[in-house]
Amino acid sequence: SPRTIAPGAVLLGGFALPDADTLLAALPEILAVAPFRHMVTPGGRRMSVAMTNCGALGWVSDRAGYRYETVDPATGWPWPAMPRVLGDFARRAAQAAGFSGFAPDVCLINRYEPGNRLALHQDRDERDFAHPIVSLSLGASADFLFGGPARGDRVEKLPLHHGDVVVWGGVARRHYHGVAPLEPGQEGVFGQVRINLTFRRAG
Ligand code: MD5
Ligand code: FE
Repeated sequence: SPRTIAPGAVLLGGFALPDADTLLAALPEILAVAPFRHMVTPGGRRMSVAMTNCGALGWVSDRAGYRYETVDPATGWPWPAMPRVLGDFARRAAQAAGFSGFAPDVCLINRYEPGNRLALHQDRDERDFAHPIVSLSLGASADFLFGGPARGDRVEKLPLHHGDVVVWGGVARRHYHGVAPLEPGQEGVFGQVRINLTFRRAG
């Protein structure tokens, strides 16, 4: 059942469990065209989390900055299309959280291995922050960290498990957030790996 964890942020615990196998089955064809890679921050640091995208646009980072691109810089090919099962799932999740008509044009796929983390940041490369972000967690569990509108605001820990969905809308859409280092030794549906699918409307 939907649980509001902060203004604008809705946790749908286990929402994806009935669809997890179908959603995961859509990944190999994406990864065959757009493999996971470690992007580099504008400051020159290699990100520990491996990333790729599907959809009309994909999020990229390199020495030139953060942005969305229609073409995968690693291959020169367009990002693979977003499989219908993924887009439909994101729309249903947003609807369940009270956001009707969500039509994502990006699915950013994040792969966490033990020790990998995502530093505190805001998602602000999208054109219109009125659209929510739908985040789907699969595999190993992680402690999600969510803060407030300022970097120095206190951060809360939210454990996210296989099948959990969080819909970030309203004021939460602009809040600082990150992921704590992935704990080793987990035995998830794919071992120690966590996969996060983040659906956005960026263009
Ligand atoms: C993750 N990924 O678990 C998270 C899920 C990213 C990222 O943060 O940028 O790839 S998305 C969580 C999110 C999105 C937008 C706003 C907020 C959280 N928030 O205000 O807390 O790999
Ligand atoms: Fe983010």
